Amino acid sequence: MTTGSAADSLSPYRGLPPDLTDRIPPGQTLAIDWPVLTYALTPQTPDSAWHVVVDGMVTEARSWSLAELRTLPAESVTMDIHCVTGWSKLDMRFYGVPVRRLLDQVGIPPEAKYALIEAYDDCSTNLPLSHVMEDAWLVWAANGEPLDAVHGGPLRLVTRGKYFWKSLKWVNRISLLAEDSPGYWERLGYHNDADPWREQRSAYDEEWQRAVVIESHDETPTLRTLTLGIAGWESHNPGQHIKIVAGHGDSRFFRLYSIGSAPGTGRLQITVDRRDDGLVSPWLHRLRPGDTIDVSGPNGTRYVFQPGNHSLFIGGGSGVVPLMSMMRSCVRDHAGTPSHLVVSVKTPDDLPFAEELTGSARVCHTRQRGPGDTRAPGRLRSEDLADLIDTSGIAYICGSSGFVEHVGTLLLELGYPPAQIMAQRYGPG
Ligand SMILES: Nc1nc2c(c(=O)[nH]1)N[C@H]1C(S)=C(S)[C@@H](COP(=O)(O)O)O[C@H]1N2
Ligand SMILES: [Mo]
Repeated sequence: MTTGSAADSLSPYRGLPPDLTDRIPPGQTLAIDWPVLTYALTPQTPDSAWHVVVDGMVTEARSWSLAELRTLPAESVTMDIHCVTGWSKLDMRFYGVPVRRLLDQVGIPPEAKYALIEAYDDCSTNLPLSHVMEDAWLVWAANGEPLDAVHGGPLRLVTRGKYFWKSLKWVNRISLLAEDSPGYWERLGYHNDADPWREQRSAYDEEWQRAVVIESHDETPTLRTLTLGIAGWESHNPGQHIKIVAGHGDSRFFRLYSIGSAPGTGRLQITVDRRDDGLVSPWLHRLRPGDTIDVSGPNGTRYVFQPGNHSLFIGGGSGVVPLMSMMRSCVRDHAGTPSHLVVSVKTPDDLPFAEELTGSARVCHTRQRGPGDTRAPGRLRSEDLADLIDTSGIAYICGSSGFVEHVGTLLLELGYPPAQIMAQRYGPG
């Protein structure tokens, strides 16, 4: 099987009326659910303490409480959203106030040209002031429902015509500036302008490399590990991911996969969760030794292993993959770093890397007791983690968004400072 012929059977437009296909920018596919993309944990600020400040280059800075914002004339706005990781959703309906209404009240000198927008989770993004004036809303409802906390509730920005990272969740500050100042994502190397129709994903040209499948095997009924060989591959940091491309031309799709292998082995392993309704993961499962795929990376600067600290790794399902890279590197290269790995899987059959993890990791089952399990099945509980805690260390969580939020809350209750909890969520396959 060759990459090209397999990818020809993939279409981002599957099931979509033809008149909607021109609404999907290049390299994007439609998501069925609404994925959650958050670089850390959902902030815990209570609504009563919430405020939004407009300051910087203004005649008079001002602050609004949530209640005050809701008294401003609000409107409904419908837009398509496009996340740079490759998913889009059409006709999302938001409800809130145009940011212009706030700006009108602070007085804007002509020198103000840019806005830096900041959030309660310390994330930020920048936009030209002209774009904010015409095309940005502070919203508290989506598709007729109050905005979920994971999607930025009680208050987020939405802005049209830009990749969705510019739609900052949990907004608490808008500073007007004379000079442009990159936000969190833009400092990481995301494109400053972020137009999805021009594929302004990265500020840098992406380098694609040809990878050969060296070996592949099933880990579980749905997870399959691929070992890739890439000529001249430089090593990765444990926790980083690669981007893979399937298809070509108008039918290209990108997916991000965490690297599971330890660095410096000359082997690069990813583990793919097959989603039967997915486009890319069934195709990756069909690859055999000798087949090739195009990859770029390694990427990721935040969710990487920090040796020398007590390390608690907690993975849900295939979320254990980047933690495998961290743990393998920890055991091999940083023997002095105390570490524990906790894995939550539905049933004993769903445990990947079973040979390596049995005995060395704490395996917790959510649906079905394993042989010799004394623990009642169920999602992770405080007592599953309590004896492994060192609140001066770092906890690394990876799994679905629901898993990450749940375990994050447990760790905060167990005394971990928020800055020492590293979270990575799995997007849709
Ligand atoms: N405060 C904050 N805003 C954020 C993010 C974040 O991590 N923190 N992620 C961004 C990214 S990359 C995307 S794609 C969208 C995702 O919004 P959603 O989780 O509601 O889909 O929010 C953007 N705004
Ligand atoms: Mo995103």
